[in-house]
Amino acid sequence: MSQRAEFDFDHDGWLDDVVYTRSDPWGVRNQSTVTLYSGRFGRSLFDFRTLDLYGTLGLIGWSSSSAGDQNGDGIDDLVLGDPCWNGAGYPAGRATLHLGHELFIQVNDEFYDPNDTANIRVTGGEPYHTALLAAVEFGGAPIFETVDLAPLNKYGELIYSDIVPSGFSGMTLTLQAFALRPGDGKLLVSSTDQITLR
Ligand SMILES: [Ca+2]
Ligand SMILES: [Ca+2]
Repeated sequence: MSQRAEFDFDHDGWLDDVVYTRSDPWGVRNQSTVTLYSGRFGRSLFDFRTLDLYGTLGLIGWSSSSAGDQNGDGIDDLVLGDPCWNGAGYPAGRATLHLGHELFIQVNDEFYDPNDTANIRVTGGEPYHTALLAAVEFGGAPIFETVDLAPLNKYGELIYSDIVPSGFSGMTLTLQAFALRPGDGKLLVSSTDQITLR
């Protein structure tokens, strides 16, 4: 299911798409995913987390709509609807608000064991421009440590991959990405994402 969205979630001047996918629809673990596709590149910008909706019908993203600009940063925001939240069935449901960004960061999982591979994806901004991927918090304490500094590819994407070290069990690492936009030199800042080490 693809819905032509009437919003520009990454603020690049192109309208973007939201694609809802329901996986394992009749299995034990009903899940749905919602993916934001760049209208400019035709590639995914951001996957709203795969939602483990055991016990519910898992229909988040069944409907999506522009939420206007709820936080006043000039970037369109998105509202996703779930008509069957918490298994309550129709007509119970909920809507969740997701803020638009000019730069997105996403890790492939929330929890990692030692020697797992963590893939960190930065999308948005302008192709070929350098992005800085940084750890901004470690175990609740603020830090700023560069994880990677590399150009975004022709799709405006940077993928960083590394093996999770041992010895940090229970720690949480918060990651954030930054980039300078060519032309006006504006600093683009992503939302944050977290890795928890087990
Ligand atoms: Ca866009
Ligand atoms: Ca906004």
